[in-house]
Parts: sequence; C-alpha cells; structure tokens
Amino acid sequence: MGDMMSNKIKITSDFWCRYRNLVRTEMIPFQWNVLNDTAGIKIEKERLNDEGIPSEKSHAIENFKIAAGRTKGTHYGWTFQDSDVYKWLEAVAYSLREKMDPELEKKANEVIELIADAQEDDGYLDTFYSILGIEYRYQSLAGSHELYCMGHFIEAAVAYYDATGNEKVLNVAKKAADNIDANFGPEDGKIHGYDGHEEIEIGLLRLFHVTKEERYLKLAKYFLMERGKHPDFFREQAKAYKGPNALSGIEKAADSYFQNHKPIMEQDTAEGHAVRVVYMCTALADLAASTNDSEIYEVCKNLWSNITTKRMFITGGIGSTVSGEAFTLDYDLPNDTMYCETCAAIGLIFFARQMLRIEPKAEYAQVMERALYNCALAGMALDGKHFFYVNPLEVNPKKSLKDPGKSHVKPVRPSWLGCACCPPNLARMITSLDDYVYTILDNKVLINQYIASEAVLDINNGSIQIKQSTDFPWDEKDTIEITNKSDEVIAVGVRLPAWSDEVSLKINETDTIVKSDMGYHYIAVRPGESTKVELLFTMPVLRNYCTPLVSEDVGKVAISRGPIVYCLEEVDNGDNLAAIRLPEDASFTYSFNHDLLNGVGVISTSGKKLTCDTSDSLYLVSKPKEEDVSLKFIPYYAWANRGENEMEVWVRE
Ligand code: FUB
Ligand code: ZN
Repeated sequence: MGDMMSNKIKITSDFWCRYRNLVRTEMIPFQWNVLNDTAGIKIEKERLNDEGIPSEKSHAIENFKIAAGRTKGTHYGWTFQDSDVYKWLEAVAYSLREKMDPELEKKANEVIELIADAQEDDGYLDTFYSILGIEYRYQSLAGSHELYCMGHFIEAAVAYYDATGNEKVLNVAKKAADNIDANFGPEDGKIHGYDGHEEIEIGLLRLFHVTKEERYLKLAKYFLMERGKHPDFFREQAKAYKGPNALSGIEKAADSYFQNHKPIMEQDTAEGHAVRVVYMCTALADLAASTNDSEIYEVCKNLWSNITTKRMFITGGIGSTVSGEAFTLDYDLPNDTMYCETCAAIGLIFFARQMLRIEPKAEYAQVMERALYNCALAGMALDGKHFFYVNPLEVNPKKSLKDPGKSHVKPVRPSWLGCACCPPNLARMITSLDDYVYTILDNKVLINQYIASEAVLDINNGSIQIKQSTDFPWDEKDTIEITNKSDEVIAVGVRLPAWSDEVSLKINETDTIVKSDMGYHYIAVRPGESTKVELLFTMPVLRNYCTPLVSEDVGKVAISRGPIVYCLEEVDNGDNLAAIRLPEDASFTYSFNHDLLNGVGVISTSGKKLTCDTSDSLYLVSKPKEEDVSLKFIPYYAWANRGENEMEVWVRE
C-alpha cells in the first residue's frame, strides 16, 4: 500500500505557477487581513432570509486572543471559525515548503504561539468553548465542530512541521489529540460518539503518518466505525445540553445529513452534507490504505462509484441541493439550483488521492483532474481575491437576485463569505498541488497529473527523479524524463487520458505500443537508468452527453477539451443563453487567446438562437424562429471574471 511521504516536487507549469504565486502573493496576505478584520471588505450574505449566518466580520484571530487571555471580549462567528485560521496556517506551511519566506514564517510562528496560548492545559483546543464555557465542551457535538476544528489544526500542524521542522506546533497537535483520546473511545467513562462534521479522522491519520503512533490511527478508526451506530447520539446530547448555542437545532437534521443513518461499513450511497461525505471518505480510504483493509476499501469503492457515476456534475461538483448542502438522489443534477460547494470538490480530490494509494486505477486520477480543473478552480476569481462557495452550471443573475430558491447561486464571486470555509480550502489545496501529481506505491510510481514539474521522489532507499515538460492543460504533449536512483526496478505508470481519442508514446525516441493497465501504461526503469517518454495525446473538442436519466440535461450537450469543461457566457454570446442551440453538425475552432482571462483556450463555433418577435405574448401557437449566431465558449473555471452575466454549461442541441 502506498505511503504518504513528503517529497520534493517543484511545480514549473505556467498555468499552475500563476495560481500558486497568486495564493502566495495575494490570497495568503489577503486572508491574513480578513482573519484580523483589517481587510476592509464587505462580507456577502450567503442567501436571502438567513439571518443566522454571521457576516459582519471574521474575528477569527481575535477569538484566539480572547481565549488566550490576551484581550477581553467574546466569541464571534461560527462555531468553526477557528478552522479558518488553521486552513490559512496549512496553506502557509505548503507555501513555505515551496519557497521559504522568513517574514511569513515569523507571522505563522506567532500564530502558533497564539494557538498554544489559547490551548487549555489539558490539551483541549477550541476558542468557542474556551471563551463561552469550557464546562460545556464535547456536549453538543452535532454542531459544535470542536473535533472538526482540532482536525484542521492537526492537519495544519503536520504540514507546518513537515515544512519547517517546528516542533512546537506538532506538540500542540499531539496534546490536542491526546485530549481527544482521553475523552472519546469505547472504554467506560469516555464519550461514545463523534463530531457532527468529519475532519478529525483525517487529522488523526495524518498525525499517525508523521508520528507513527498507532493510538492516533486507532482513534481515527474508532470515530469512523462508531458513526451511524447510535443515530440518537446527537439528539440525546442536545436534550441534556445547557451550554452556549453551538448551532443548536442542527441535531434535528436527518441522520443522513451527518452520515449517521447507518454504520459506515453498511453505507453504499453518498447521503447528506456533501463536504462531510467526502471528508469521511478521505479518512476511510486513508485508513484502508494504511491498514491494508480490503473490506474498508470495498465500502470506499461503493461510495466512490455512487458519487462519480450517479451524483457528480460534469464539472466534478457534488451536492445537488442547498438544503443541507447535500446529495439528494441518483441522477438528480439540477444545473441552476445545485450546490456544488468549492470545499466539496476539493474533498473529492482528497478522496481520489487516497484511493490511488490503494489501487492504481486511472479513474481516480481522472476524477481528481475533473474536479481540479473545473469546479475547484472556478471557486476562485482570476485575481485570487474573490471566491465562490456555490458553483452553478447555469446562472441567470436576475433570478439569483429575485428567486429565493436561487439566492445561494451568486453570479459574481464575493470578496469573502460569512461562512468562509472555501477560500482557505482553495489556498491549502493549490499550495499543496505537488502532493497530487504522483502516487508512490511499493515499486511503482504513478504519474497522475500532467503538470510540468521537477520531482525527486523517495523510493526503495533511493529516489526517482521525474521531470515533466508540458504546457498542459492546453498542450497535447507531455515530455517525461525519468531517472531511477534507487536500487530496484521501478515501474513508472503514465496515465492515459480518457478524453483523448489518440494517445501515442515514444520511449527513448522509439514508438511504443500503448498498453493500458487500469488506465496506466507502465515503463520499467532499471536502477541507474534514465528514460525519456514522449506522451502525445490529441485533445479534440468533445461533445459530452449525459445519460437521459438526468432530466435536466436531456437534449443538451456540454463542450470540453482535454480536462477543461467549457461554458457560454452572456458577455460573448448575448443574453437568454437558454435560447441558444448547438446543432449536431456544428464544427469547432480551437485557439489560444493570450489576452483573454489570463490566457485561455477558446472554442468558437456557429449555432442557432430562437428569436423573440413579440414581448406581449407569453404563449405562442407557432414555433419561434431561429437565427444563425456565432458562439464562443470559454473554460468554465474562468467564468464570472468579466462582471455579472448569464452562464451556461449544458447547451441545447
Ligand atoms: O460546517 C463547516 C463547513 O461550513 C462545511 O464544510 C461547509 O459545507 C459549510 O457548511
Ligand atoms: Zn466551503
């Protein structure tokens, strides 16, 4: 089973370096100002009529200062406000891993001191209860997010320790985990329960990977396996609870909202809150990989298959309804009212990464790629300072404004969100993108993503060097130079892209027959040997159709090229995009436009548009006429960067 080691991978891709620089130079400083309430921004309401959403300020750092006794005041924000700071710290860790920055490190070290000061003597760490009533801790887990927040801290701590060697942060994390261990578990006198939002499981497993202490793995397993065994757990806690309002009422949500409807080992459909589901699956797959457990892997596979073959949008977005930010049922994929939270797409990427550690199936890397280049990336504006929480596949801004059922669907990215989970999640994912390019298995290395980079990967008491040169996602070629500096033969698996209609390979200048083993072509590289692989993949413009079981997409077509899903925007194609039709025989012209949207591939074609001669009759007895129109498709991830306008992914054919 694959190991979660940390390797040296320098990303050189122009496409990704722009984003990574943006996170380093814009997002991290900007988010720091937001966390300190000095950014001077307007925080947008997520939806109409939801007064319960804190949206005045972040107050996240102030909460820590109060909990640490450095200032006076009270807690403000969500019960999980602490996690915004932790995700920021995690992004800083990866950013420092890529490029040391003494100023930033100093700031992060100060934050770690602050967190350590806010930690209770027994290791408990959560500003909400430290400020509002420590005696009530762990008693309202449906909504308190205490373990969720500590899970995020542990993830940040492991990443920061890994990047900088800072022992203090790891000790704070161990102390927090030890407190959790002392309070939860099957033993008498401990709480037999779990958090309302999975995340601690991911953190504990990461802590296990770095410390090798089995009890952290055991605790993660306990939390995973206990979930769903006591569906009344949250309600019973809520009945007895007398403490501060920790999202009270949330315990009344359906058990499935928390994946608490049945034991995990019996779950085979993705139910409830989408981010919770994929965080649970990430931990479950990590556990399966780390313990070589084929039964747990079976459960992961069932959930994976249900999500990716029945409940995932073409953009890699998941979550079909705003109500509970949740999955609904198979084939329910409404393009304009869906949720598709940025964090959920990121969680799916986490899940895919863990699945690759268990079985080298290209399908996992492909879904990862889909979610990465489409839904996740659409979560941030090209300026790195504006963010989507919800990522629609179809928007009419006027409806978002007037229809309460669509008020969660924003037509432009706000600069910050009252519930700010997504922006820092993007920051930590983009800064750690190097972790998603390769998977190292016993004597195998999988090349999952075509991302220009220079890597030195630890394997078999030695290393393997891999250099990828490509202008992906636009270019149809990846040149891969591999040098085996270990003492065993390494099988390097090059992923064969499913979106290409012709893949060819040259190995050391010689044409080679492409052979697929679960979607990878393996090349054996002997110790001391260097091999040059030229992977050529055509990237035709594809017409994608959806199974007719998805009623919203019947008779429609979506356009993609390589991993990129395309969309129509009003700014290029006029309003009322729904009136546009893309005939079956329309041919496409692809060109790269350096001056548009920071450089994007554009697809042009011709189509038809229904005309509206009269505005005084709603219903007509004759079919509206069609006119010829020129159409311009841009990458979905880049939509809403030119002001408020209509957008559509699925177009009538
Ligand atoms: O509950 C914490 C985070 O807030 C979730 O992951 C998001 O979906 C949002 O509800
Ligand atoms: Zn989010």
